[in-house]
Amino acid sequence: MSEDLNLNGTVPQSVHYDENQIQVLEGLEAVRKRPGMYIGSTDNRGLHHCVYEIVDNAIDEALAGYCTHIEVTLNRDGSCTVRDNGRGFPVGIHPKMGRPAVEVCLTVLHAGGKFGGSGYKVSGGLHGVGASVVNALSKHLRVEVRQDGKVYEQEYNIGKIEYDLRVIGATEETGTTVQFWPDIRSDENPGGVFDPGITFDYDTLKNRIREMAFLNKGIKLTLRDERPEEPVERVFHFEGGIREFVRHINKNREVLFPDPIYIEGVRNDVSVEVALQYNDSYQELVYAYANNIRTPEGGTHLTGFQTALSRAINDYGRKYKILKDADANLKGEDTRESLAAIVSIKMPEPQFEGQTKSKLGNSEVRPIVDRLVYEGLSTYLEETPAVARIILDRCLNAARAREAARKARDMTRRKTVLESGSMPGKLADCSERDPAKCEIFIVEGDSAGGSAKEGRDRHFQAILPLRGKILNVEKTRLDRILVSEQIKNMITAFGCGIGSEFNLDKLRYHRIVCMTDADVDGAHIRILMLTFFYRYMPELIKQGYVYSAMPPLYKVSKGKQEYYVYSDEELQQKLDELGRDNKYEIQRYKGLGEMSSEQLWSTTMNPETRTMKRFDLGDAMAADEIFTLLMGDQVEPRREFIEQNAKMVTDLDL
Ligand code: TSJ
Repeated sequence: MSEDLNLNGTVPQSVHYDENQIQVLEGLEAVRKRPGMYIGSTDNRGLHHCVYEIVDNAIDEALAGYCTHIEVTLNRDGSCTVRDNGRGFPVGIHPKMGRPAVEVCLTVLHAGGKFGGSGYKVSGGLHGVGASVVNALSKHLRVEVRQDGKVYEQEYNIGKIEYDLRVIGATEETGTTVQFWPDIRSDENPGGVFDPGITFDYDTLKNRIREMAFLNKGIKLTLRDERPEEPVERVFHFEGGIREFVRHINKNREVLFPDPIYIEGVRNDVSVEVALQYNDSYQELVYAYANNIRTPEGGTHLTGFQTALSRAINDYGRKYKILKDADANLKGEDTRESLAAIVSIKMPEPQFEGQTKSKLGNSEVRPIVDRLVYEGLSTYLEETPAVARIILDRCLNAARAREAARKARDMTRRKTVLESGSMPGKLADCSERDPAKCEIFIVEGDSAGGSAKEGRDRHFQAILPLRGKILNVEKTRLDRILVSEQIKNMITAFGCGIGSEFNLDKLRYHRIVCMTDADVDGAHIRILMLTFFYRYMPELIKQGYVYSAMPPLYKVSKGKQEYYVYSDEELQQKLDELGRDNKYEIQRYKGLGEMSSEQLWSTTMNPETRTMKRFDLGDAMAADEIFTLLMGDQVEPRREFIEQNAKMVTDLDL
């Protein structure tokens, strides 16, 4: 593409300049009018989608075999930089648009995937909306291309070209860099698209970038945060790919055999990778991905894996008489108890279906995964009889436990909270009955609970106080938590049941807000709640119904003027803004209980002024990991974790 480049300091001539320009402007306008259509939302999630969208472009270059390193940097000025060492985005003139290809990619809606020619674009899917969407939603964006000895650059404002692509220097390197400043709404920028006050969250990005590194073996991904006083950097690079992902999932559990089983293969343009390893827990942790996108609703790739796993294990058990003639076959669920596995497929045109577009629909994928996994696993079992024996014992054990549990459940079910119709005494319910309009605040401590009850808008806000100490993560097993008064109150208030009896239609609130203190105990309670939701009501998280309240950390006041600030950085900013010489009074809130009901309302509960963090499945996975670690039998990692991460826990690194 670069051969037809003509850049002798002249403006490239456009073929139908006006026509194309109109098309570009209409595209940008559509994106800014309905940002949710393109990036899902204008909150934190949407903001992070922008980073993923840009990173996906670099991942594609890596999957094509031309890029080994991708760096993501969060800059102090609120921008994000993504840099790769690929071939550099083509700068030659796009035949139809008459403009440099890189410009077309960044200004024309859905133009991204149209270049390239050979190979297929495998990332994308959910976020595959194109880099032009990010450009349209950025108050400023700069692209740099290093190619053929030259450094090119172009800049844009709200997607509009500031100047034509130009050469600014020479280089030996190749690659592409995009730096963008998201267009966040504020008093100074009322036309901005993203919600006021939002910023890139290091931990959210860290989790996703680590996931990308697991899913794309060999690619080095670096995340740098330049915003703190001491910049932080993490490098993720896994030659073992999803094998190391499975090790990571199991890292705080005892495993039944040392090396994850790994199966890979390609058929009809569908590349399949599976890694699995059993552990000593009773949980099933199987994550499926299509084109690097998690598919929590499953789909044909997951079904193919499950049927193959079950068939391979049953066939082996029959062949070697581990399963006796009289035994029933192991059920699919018996072969998945205690299993940690990753199923990752990559294909040219994935069809995403389901409520949240996170279920793979392509029917041709099921038999492909089934066959590859059945063959791979059968071979492994034949070649590794010691491990095969361990796996079969485990599955047989699960089948027996399932039978026993069913009997026990039948006995106790009649007595569960699910049947009781009346609401818990501690609940201060709201008057509204439409769940979509209702919120419930789960509040740590009776005194904060009291303030929240007084301060709330009782029309649509319900309050359920929790006594904090009882929910000590480190001392409480999840099965015992289930029978605790606190959790029963929560289940009753929500109305939707748990586990196999869960019914989303019966949920009484579409916003479930954890309101806890900003200290270690508060973090423990959040981890516990999130783990509980994740294991027993995951749909609540998938639907995006679970939030954390963000109470302020400080109040800065002078005379009648009062400002609430929500982080240490914001405090420094505020003090700079007010002038540090002035003698302001700073109050640090140690707990929610220190706030009056009016303060709690205006800072934390009033939908007009509050900020809330919405938990996603990644947060829940991370919480589950921390919970397992805090609870786990392995003393050493727990001690290490608590020592190293006491601060992280309080910072809500979920
Ligand atoms: F899209 C983008 F601008 F947002 C962006 C693109 C951002 C970042 C950080 C990287 C990239 C990008 C694109 N990195 N590498 C590429 N590669 C290509 O676009 C490319 C290069 C060469 C050829 C070729 O056929 O010669 C084809 C393509 C698609």
